[in-house]
Amino acid sequence: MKTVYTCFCTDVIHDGHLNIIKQAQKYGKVIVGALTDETLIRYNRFPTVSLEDRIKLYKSLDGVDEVVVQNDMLYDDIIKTIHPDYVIHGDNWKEGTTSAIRQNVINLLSEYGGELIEVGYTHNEKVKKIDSQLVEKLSMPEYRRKRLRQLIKLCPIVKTMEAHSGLTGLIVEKTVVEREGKLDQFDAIWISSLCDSTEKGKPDIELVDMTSRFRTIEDITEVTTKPIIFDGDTGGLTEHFVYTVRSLERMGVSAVIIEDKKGLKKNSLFGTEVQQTQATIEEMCSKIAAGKAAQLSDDFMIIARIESLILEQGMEDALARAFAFVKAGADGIMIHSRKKDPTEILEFCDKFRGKDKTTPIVVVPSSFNTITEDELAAHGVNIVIYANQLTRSAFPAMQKTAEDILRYHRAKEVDDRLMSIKDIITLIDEL
Ligand code: SPV
Ligand code: MG
Repeated sequence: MKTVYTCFCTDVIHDGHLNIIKQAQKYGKVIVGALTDETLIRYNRFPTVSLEDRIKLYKSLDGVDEVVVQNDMLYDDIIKTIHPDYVIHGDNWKEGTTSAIRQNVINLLSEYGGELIEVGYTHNEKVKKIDSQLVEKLSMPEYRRKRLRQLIKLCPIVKTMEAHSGLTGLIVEKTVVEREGKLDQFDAIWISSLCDSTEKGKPDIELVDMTSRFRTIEDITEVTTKPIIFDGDTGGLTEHFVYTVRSLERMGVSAVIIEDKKGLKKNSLFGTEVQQTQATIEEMCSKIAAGKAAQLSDDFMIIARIESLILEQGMEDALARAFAFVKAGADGIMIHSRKKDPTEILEFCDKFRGKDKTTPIVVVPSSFNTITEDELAAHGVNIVIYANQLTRSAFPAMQKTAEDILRYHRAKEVDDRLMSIKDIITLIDEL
């Protein structure tokens, strides 16, 4: 009997999947592959049910003879093991980033005369609604909040990108790239104080108040599902910080990062060029402890950011603070540096990991930007934050457009580098 293989990356079965099984049955024994969580989060979106439950779900379907786990996005291993006569897939993978995976399957099958069968993708209201319901579930505070902790367990390093509006949130949510046949996307969203302030034309000195910062969070949560890490600056007065923690939890934010500074906070990338005061270890510890005591959900994280390297207080001070902050209840440590060379960051990570194997480490490689995610992960870093690159790329583009329109007294000269009118009016999906 011939074998037919299909890979599912879904938590919910709809008419489209049933149709694939129905078509597959015509060719032989039907084997369904279940993608692992690690692969799903790169390929599609975060699963809402466990791999075990997905396997059970696929097994329960009429017409499915066997379910196997597919570990990798590319089919190499699975095709080598199963050697199916046919692979069956919806025709929706012909275009865009998934087309490389399709091509890889075609190449693999051609090595032994296997065949690819493509069935028309099922577009109907029911399928659309099921998809929207899944997205809705992922965006709910209860589900979204805990996802950062889940990602830290799942990923070698959690890739986090800055957003400061609904539109930039959508870019972080939806950008997927294909490289060497594999898809990749960001895991989480950083709401930067620098970019949130810059967007409002204000300096990054805790001038934009929490009500306004929360409004930015809402703009982003309305159109995204990925977990959010909020830049809480100094956290403000401890008496205020406890309320901030509760509000962030309620909104479904996964983590707040607070830095060990006090008084008038300035952006860390100024370093010692401006007057900045570091809080004492005791002051910071009591703020962390108060935040942890106020927290009501299990999943929310308070991450303590150490400014010792920025303020040139030395490695020993940075490490002493890190251990003290963890002891006070911090769920993670962010270590910052404004050096171009990552050496001091890596030294900190190695020394911290020497004594603490588990507390998540966060870094923001704006200055030390030559380091790769793999290198950071190898030194024990769990979360990397690209803190300001979207803002810094948008600003020069907008500025140049404004200058050229002034220069030429019309808009024709700038048009070639702009998104088309058609694309901008259709950019945002309507219900
Ligand atoms: C931010 O993005 O606002 C940060 C990171 O706090 S940094 O600008 O590098 O201080
Ligand atoms: Mg900041």
